[in-house]
Amino acid sequence: MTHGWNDATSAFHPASAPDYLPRPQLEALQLGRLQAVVRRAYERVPLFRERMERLDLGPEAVRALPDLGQLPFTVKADLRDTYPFGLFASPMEEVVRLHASSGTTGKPIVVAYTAADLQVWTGVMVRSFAACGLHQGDVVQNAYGYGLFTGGLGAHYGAEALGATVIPISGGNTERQLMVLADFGVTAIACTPSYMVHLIERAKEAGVGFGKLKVGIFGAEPWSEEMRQHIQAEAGIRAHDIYGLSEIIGPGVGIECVHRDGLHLFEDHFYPEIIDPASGAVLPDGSEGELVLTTLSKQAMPMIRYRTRDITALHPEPCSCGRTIRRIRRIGRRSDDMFIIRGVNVFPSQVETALLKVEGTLPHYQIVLTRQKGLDEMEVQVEVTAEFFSDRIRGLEALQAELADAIEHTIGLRVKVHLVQPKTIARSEGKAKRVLDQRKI
Ligand code: DLL
Repeated sequence: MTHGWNDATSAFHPASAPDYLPRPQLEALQLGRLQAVVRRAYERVPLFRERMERLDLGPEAVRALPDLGQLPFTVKADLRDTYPFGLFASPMEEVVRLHASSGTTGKPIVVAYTAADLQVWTGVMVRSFAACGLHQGDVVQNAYGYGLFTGGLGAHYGAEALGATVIPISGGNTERQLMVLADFGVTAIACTPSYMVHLIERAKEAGVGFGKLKVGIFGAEPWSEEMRQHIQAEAGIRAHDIYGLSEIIGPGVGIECVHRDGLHLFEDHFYPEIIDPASGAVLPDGSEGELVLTTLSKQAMPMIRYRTRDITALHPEPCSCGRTIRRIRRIGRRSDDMFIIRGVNVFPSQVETALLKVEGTLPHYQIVLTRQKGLDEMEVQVEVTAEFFSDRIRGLEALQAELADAIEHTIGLRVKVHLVQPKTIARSEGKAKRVLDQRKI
C-alpha cells in the first residue's frame, strides 16, 4: 500500500498526514469537530440559533455525520444581510485578520480569522502545495492579488510555511512578472489561469521563456481542460487546479494531486455535501449537484451548510496517490448568475446598482464578456435616455466615464462602457452574454 510519502510522484510534508488518515479515523475526527462547531455557531451566532430553533433543533441533534442534513443552509445573502460582522462567533479582539469579497450588491461580504483559523488556513495551503509536489527549495512566484482578496495572503502563508521561497509579486505588471520568472529561478507560479495564459502570450511576443518553471497552481475561476493543455504545452509545466472561497477560508479548500483527476477536499476541515440546487435534497456520491460546505474547525466565522453555488460531484473512490480524503470534480459552472473576471467575482446585480446611481441612463444594459489574448474582458453596454441622447451629445463621454467610475467603485474593476441608442438592447436576453474567441481556451 502506498502512503503517499513513499510515492515518488508526490512530495510528502509532515503537515500532509491528515490526507492519508484511514476513513473511520477521519470520520470520527469529522464528527467530533462537527458537533463542536455546530454548538459554537448555535451559542454564539444569533442567525444560526434562530434558524435551528425554528426547526426545533439544538446542537445535540447532530449525533452522526448524516444528521448534518437536517440543519438549515447558509447562503451568501446571509453574509450581506448581517454585514459587516453579524456572523462572527469570536469577539473582535480575537479576530486577527479580515478579508472581503464581492457580494451581490454594492457592499462586500466580510470574513474573519482568529490566530488558530490562520493556522488552519496555512496548514491546508501547505498540504495543497505539497500535493503539487512542491517542497523546501522551490521558489514560488505568488501572482495572486494581495489585499482584501484571499488569494495572495493565503498562498503566501502556505508557501512560506512549506519552507519554499516566496516572491510576493501580487497580480499585474506583466513585464516585471516575466523578468522575475526568468531571473529569480522560479520553479512554481500561483495565479489565475487566465493570467497565466496572458503571461504566455506576452512571453511569446517578447521572445522570452519560462526558465526553471515546472508547476502552476491555478484557481479562483473556472478553467477548461483545453486551457490546461494549452498552458502545459506552451509553458512546459504541470498545471494544478486549486479551489476555495472566501466564505469557507479562501484558497486551499481543495487541490489536485499530481494525478490531476479531481480535487482532493481537505475534509478534516471542510465537510462536503452535494445537493440538488432546486430542492435542497442531499444527493448520493457521484451525482452532479451544488457543493455545500461546513467548516469543521473555523472559530471566528463558522459556516454551517454554506451553499457555494458551485456545481460538481463528489468522488469517494480511492486515488492512486494514496490520499483518503475524497475528491470533487473540477468546477465548470455555478448555479447562479455570478461570473468571474480576472479572478474578481461579479454579479450583474452589482453592475445594475452602480448604473442606477448615474443619471441619464435607462435600466437597460448588457454585459458582454469576451476573451482576448487569454484575458477576460468585460464591456457594459448602457442605453441612454432619449432626452440625454438629443440634448447632450457633448456630454456622452463624461457620462461614459461616470458610469465606468460607478462600476469600478462597486466591483473593483475598470471595465469598458459603451453607450448605445435608446431601444437598442434586447429586453429578453439576460444581463450577461459570453463571447469567447476562436481559440476556445
Ligand atoms: O477565489 C479563493 C481562491 C483564491 C481560490 C485563489 C483559488 C485560488 P472568492 O473570491 O471568494 O475566493 O471566489 C470563490 O470562485 O465559489 C468559485 O465559483 C470560484 N472558484 C474558485 N476557485 C475555483 C476553481 C477565491 N479552481 C468562487 N475552479 C468560488 C472554478 C473556482 N471556480
